[in-house]
Amino acid sequence: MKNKINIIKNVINVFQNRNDDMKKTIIGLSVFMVLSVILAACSTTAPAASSATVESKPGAVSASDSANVEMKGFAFSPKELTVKVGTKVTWTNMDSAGHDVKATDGSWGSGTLTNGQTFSMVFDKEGTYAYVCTFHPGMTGTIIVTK
Ligand SMILES: [Cu+2]
Repeated sequence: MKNKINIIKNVINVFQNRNDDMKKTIIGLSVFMVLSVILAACSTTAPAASSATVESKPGAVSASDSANVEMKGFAFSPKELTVKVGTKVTWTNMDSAGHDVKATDGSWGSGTLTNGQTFSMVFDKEGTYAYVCTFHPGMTGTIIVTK
């Protein structure tokens, strides 16, 4: 009988200890949450700096690293375009007829573009990239990518 009472006392002690541990955990979590809110408030005070960091990443395309080619009158304009590595080139079909952009070596291409549709490609490597419209074989162009 005494043993049973001792066991019950022990169980009660365990629960009381757990409650103490829970209190510590809750206090710890509260401190953590308050610190998190403070840190979050600090980090949102400089949004301009963080977006500038994204744009300065190597290989990232910024507004100055883009160029356009029009598909107009069954011709690419400009027919030959020189850009720096990392430039995003966008083709826009200005004709009512469908056109496409296809590398002459077949390694990249757009699929059919109807009037007003665009196709963009980032040129990450130096080189001369010849392409053609597969619907109109006389419609050719070249992108020259330099350092
Ligand atoms: Cu075409």
